Amino acid sequence: MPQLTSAVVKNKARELGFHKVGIAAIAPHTDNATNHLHRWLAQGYQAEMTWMANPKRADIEQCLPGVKSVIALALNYYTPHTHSDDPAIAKISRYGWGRDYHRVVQKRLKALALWLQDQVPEQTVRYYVDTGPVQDKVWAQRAGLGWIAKNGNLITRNYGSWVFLGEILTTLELESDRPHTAHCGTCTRCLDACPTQAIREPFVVDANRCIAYHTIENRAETLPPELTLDGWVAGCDVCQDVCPWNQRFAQETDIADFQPYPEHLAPRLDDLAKLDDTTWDQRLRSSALRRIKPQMWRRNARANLNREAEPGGE
Ligand code: B12
Ligand code: SF4
Ligand code: SF4
Repeated sequence: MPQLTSAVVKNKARELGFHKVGIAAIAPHTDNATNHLHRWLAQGYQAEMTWMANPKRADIEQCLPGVKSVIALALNYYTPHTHSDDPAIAKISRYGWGRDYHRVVQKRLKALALWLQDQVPEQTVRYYVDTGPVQDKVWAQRAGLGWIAKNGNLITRNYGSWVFLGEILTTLELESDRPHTAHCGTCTRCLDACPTQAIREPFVVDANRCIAYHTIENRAETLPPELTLDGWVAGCDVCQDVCPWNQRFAQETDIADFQPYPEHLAPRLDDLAKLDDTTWDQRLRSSALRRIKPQMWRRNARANLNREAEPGGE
């Protein structure tokens, strides 16, 4: 197969607007990622996300037979807006403030994949941004973008953890980068700050307890009455907000699509508790938060209001 150097690929990725790019070879890796995934699943920490047990997730060869390299990519999404402390105001996590990251990252991944294919037509490429059974953070760490931290997020030295991750799998052999080393040290701020003790031990997030899981993925009619919500209605940023790396390294994104939709910054809980389908459709155009259906928005807002009225009860 004709050669393409890693340096040329990385230059192209940066030209397309990616903030970070690195390359991982397929095997062997000593990070125990597959064991960690199986242990997490065995403990039932995936809650109702049964798709997390897809065996392809533990074997990238099943996603693309003959895969030789993974080009890992990241986009910074941080903007310097803050959440309100007013208990009447709902909190929406940063990842959902702007345009749907799947679309924004995918557009660039597609452009890079087409370019790669054009350079070396004999290769096969496939790309993902949380759109298939691939462990995005694991490949990002292996490609040197950052480290999987105790709060379960991948932290980069340039932007903290406020980055979305995607990757291109290719049958092309590319020179790889070294995996990133871990830099949490003795810090435990995220474990201590999590309002629901969802980080059961360093690096291990139990979705059954995580506010992000319940507000975004849980489809039940009501939320568990014992779940603390602290105003969150769509995701949760607490374990990232308290992280000293984020406080030091966050920098505003240059991607206009990630600027918040104005109505996502300080919505009122009592408005969201009666959000109708038409307003939902208008407010959430091209937003990742369409995953949260209108009745879930109402449920999440009401659960917050009920907890305020009667702590511990719904
Ligand atoms: C399932 C999932 C969730 C679930 C479960 C969370 C989780 N940590 O798994 C829920 C719905 C709760 C969730 C929430 C969020 N998510 Co999410 N989620 C995913 C998804 C689809 C899979 C993650 C996964 O593989 N989990 C399985 C477990 C086993 O893996 P893990 O927790 O990463 O554990 C790794 C390490 O911690 C380590 N490990 C595990 N156990 C142990 C034990 C020891 C002793 C050691 C040393 C290590 C270790 O090994 C594991 C890797 O094999 C990815 C997209 C993707 N396809 O990868 C996005 C993804 C991880 N999510 C993302 C985001 C943004 C979020 C939220 C921040 C959104 C929000 N603001 O509300 C929160 C953060 C919650 C948190 N603290 O993790 C981003 C993270 C970007 C980044 N910088 O890291 C991703 C990568 C999507 C993307 N492509 O950008 N998410
Ligand atoms: S997202 Fe919120 S609830 Fe989930 S682990 Fe982090 S701090 Fe805890
Ligand atoms: S708060 Fe501390 S322990 Fe948690 S992810 Fe950040 S550096 Fe690591």
